Amino acid sequence: MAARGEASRVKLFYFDIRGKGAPIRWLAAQTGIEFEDVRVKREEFHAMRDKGLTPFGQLPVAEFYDKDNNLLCRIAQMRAILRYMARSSGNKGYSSDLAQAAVIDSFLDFEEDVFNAMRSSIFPARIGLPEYASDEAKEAMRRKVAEEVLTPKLAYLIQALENSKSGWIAGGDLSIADLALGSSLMWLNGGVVDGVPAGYLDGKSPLLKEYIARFAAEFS
Ligand SMILES: N[C@@H](CCC(=O)N[C@@H](CS)C(=O)NCC(=O)O)C(=O)O
Repeated sequence: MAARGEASRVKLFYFDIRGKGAPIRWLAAQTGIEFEDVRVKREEFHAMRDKGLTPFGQLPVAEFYDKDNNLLCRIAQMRAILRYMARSSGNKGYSSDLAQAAVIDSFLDFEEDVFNAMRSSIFPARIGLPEYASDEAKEAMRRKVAEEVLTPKLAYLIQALENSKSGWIAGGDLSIADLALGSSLMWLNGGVVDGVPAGYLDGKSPLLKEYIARFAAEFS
């Protein structure tokens, strides 16, 4: 019998980019949950926001439906969406063991810490900071963030990979933490962020390089 609130179908609203949609789309493929992937254009996003359909004014947003097609909830926040999808799919990508689920959560939350400064450096106005005075200033800030914030945080991820017997970040099976981390690491390593060259992460550790390559091979 389905647990109370268990979803049978998910409808994702996100832009036609990887971004915060990729881990959700990848999880959908892993779980086999019925999944509708709505790729939203900028003006459609604004219309959704104006109609109050984006709980916190941003995407991704996902609608969850039960087996009788009743809307269970419409929620924002990539991590909340990932957890709910996983928990509705027999904990695929998560764990029914509360301790292991907590370890997965901790890495999922740490993904935010690892990439927060870099994301903020791309959209400074979103967090109330001034735009860059020049392209040089922008690239100098990116390099500073990469060296002073990202690199020490990556060291914790590399340590976790070294400690992991399975090769996945939380030590067990492939989890939603891996999907979020893999997607962000691929993004940062892909040469799309000014001031961070393609392959920037490859020299950090062979294990990290192999971890990123695994996502590129399996999930691109
Ligand atoms: N904490 C949120 C952040 C969501 C977010 O940053 N969404 C961006 C796209 S990746 C967005 O909607 N940008 C459009 C805007 O803010 O106008 C999450 O993890 O889902």
